Amino acid sequence: MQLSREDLLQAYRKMRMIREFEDAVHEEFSAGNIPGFVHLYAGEEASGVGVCMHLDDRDAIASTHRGHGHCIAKNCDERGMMFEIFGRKEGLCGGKGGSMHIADLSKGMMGANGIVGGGPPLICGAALSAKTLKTGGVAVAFVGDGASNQGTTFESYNLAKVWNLPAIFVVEDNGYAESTASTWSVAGSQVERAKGFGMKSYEVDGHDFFAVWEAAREAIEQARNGGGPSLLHVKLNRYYGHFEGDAISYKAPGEIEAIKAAKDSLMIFRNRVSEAGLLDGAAMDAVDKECREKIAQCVVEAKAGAMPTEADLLTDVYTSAY
Ligand SMILES: Cc1ncc(C[n+]2csc(CCOP(=O)(O)OP(=O)(O)O)c2C)c(N)n1
Repeated sequence: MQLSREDLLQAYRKMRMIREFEDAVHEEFSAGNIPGFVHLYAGEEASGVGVCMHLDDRDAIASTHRGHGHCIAKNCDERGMMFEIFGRKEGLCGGKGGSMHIADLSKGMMGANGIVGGGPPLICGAALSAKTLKTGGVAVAFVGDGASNQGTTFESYNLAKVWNLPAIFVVEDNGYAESTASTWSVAGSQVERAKGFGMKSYEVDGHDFFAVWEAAREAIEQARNGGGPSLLHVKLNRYYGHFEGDAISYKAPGEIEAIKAAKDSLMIFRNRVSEAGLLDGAAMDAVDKECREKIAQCVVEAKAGAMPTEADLLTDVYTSAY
């Protein structure tokens, strides 16, 4: 299967939109304008976009605490997301969830998740539902390398395999679980682990959109055709701290800048499609401008947006009146 010019532009637009979104949230958080806690996805764009390009609204994804990129890749509205992060009433979840609980079930986005390893059990439910109702849908869990050590994750691998669920586990290995290097925290390869559960698995360069896209295509096709679950071990890097405000003292000076210069996923994408004559620089520059303006506008509007009121306190929450 080939990517059309429109597909390539869309892939680039999504990746650039995520980068602009995260850079803007970084700035606004640093200026003290955003309440709560945020974890940024900049640097990891090719993973979320390379996977979600194969999905539509009948497919579900579950995200992590680092969820903005997954939301954008799964077509959540950026304006509603920005309002949500600023805690505004017009946010995707009424401003009550914030960064770590953005969800939009109409888009199959089951939510960012503050619980490390919380996503895999959720997508087993979604995959079982898709299988039972024969919707043709698949379900994808994004997890970090840290989450790959959680019992919930292992149990989900087990369940997905035993029940032959249309599930895909995408382990986004950015080299660190908070400040602990994955060489310390994750014993052995994720691919070998998956084999232990009898799942097909792929080792993928997460800086390369095309590598992610190709592995995800195979895994998702297999799941849609009743072939059961698989796992992608996606190796990539994040450009900001574990959370906003992290002093990043566990990385060597210059480590992030060196990775950006050598392996930035947007740069690699631009070079590849330009060299192959598939897209010209001017078309991608226009996308850059479009995304920058759109996100700047989202920030202006979110800042001016209304807060939830007292009357909103007891809506959309699990509570008993008695
Ligand atoms: C069950 C649980 N344990 C611990 C935490 C605290 N915590 C938040 S993020 C994190 C590290 C996660 O690392 P990883 O899964 O590799 O994701 P990354 O942050 O690198 O994207 C930890 C331990 C938590 N939120 N939930």
